[in-house]
Amino acid sequence: MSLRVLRFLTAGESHGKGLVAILEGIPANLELSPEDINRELARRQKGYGRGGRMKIEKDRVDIISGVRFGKTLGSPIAMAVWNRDFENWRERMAVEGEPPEGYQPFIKPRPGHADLVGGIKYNQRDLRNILERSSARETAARVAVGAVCKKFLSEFGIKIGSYVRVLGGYRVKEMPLDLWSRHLKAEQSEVRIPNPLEDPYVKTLIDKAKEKGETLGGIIEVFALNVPPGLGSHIQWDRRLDGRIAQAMMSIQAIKGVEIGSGFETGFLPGSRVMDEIGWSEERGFFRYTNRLGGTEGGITNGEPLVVRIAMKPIPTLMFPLRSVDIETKQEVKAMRERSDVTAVPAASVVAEAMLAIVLADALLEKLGGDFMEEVKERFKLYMEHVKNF
Ligand code: EPS
Repeated sequence: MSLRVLRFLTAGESHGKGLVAILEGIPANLELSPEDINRELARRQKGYGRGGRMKIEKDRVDIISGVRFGKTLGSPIAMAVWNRDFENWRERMAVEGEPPEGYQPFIKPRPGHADLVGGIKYNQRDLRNILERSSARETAARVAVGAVCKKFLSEFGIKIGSYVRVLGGYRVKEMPLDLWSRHLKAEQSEVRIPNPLEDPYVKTLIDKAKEKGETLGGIIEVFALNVPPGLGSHIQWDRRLDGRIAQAMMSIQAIKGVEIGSGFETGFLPGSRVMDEIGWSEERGFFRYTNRLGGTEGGITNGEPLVVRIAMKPIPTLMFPLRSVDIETKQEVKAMRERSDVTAVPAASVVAEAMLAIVLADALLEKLGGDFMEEVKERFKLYMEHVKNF
């Protein structure tokens, strides 16, 4: 587990009653409203290329505990996001009784999904018992947790954003914009790209993929600004912040690669074109002339923007199904098809922001300690003075 101070768990099946999350460790007296969370939930639901499900759901948080009169109590924050689609699945997802008449178990596993391996591992012959939990619907709960962490970080001026760099093999044109402007542009784009003029082209790619029964992956950049130096530590493997970020990112459904800063590119370049030279000025204190290493050195943040890129594979539910095997007859069949998305790269971008927020909130609390916001803020002020005077 990569978290050191915060703890959170999610529960819930994709077509069950709902998703729940419990987040523990957020200090008392943080101002928090359902709207802070609902805003993020709505962002995750956007994105061209999603299937019919997003028309059914309108994700809203139900805060069950941990907040009173608009402020956190320091107690666990329990949150639920109820599934509207549960109405259509009530019988098939019932807690008691037997499957309804005519119910067909899911026996044709999709390559690339958890269906088969999960079925073997948990001894389930109806693979729906696996897919319901492996579904990326679970990310709604993570985004709720991430929204609370974002709110906490915002009290220290830390901002998190993201945008899509590649979708369906198309590399979006590099924009001569700072990171936050790219994020703001992406907020206006239906595919979360920093150049909305290219939206029509990317949407055509998605339409074409849909016609062919294909799905599309991509590459996302997620970043954090105003991160103080000194989060994470070089002294032990599991305290390195880059490792903690990588684990959090890889835990997102369908993510197959993570890099920080220039990442894999650093393996192709000489040292002089990889390291970030150090400067100092009265106004900025220590700074780096470049940010090729993406804001960490020795597993510790260095005060530059934290820049993380992740690769998402295409969604495994193909309408042009691949070869599979019926787990009962052992005959070759085409994998199961069911309603799904053509791409969820824009949504994953919002999920990646949530995961980065969770790791950073945890690392900041690890650095500062404190049980209530006034205490944490006082310690932050003192620490930032130390940084300035070093
Ligand atoms: C998903 C399949 C689709 C997606 C779902 C993830 O759901 P359904 O089977 O109900 O059509 O829409 O994502 C969400 C529901 C969501 O909220 O992101 C899958 O199999 O992973």
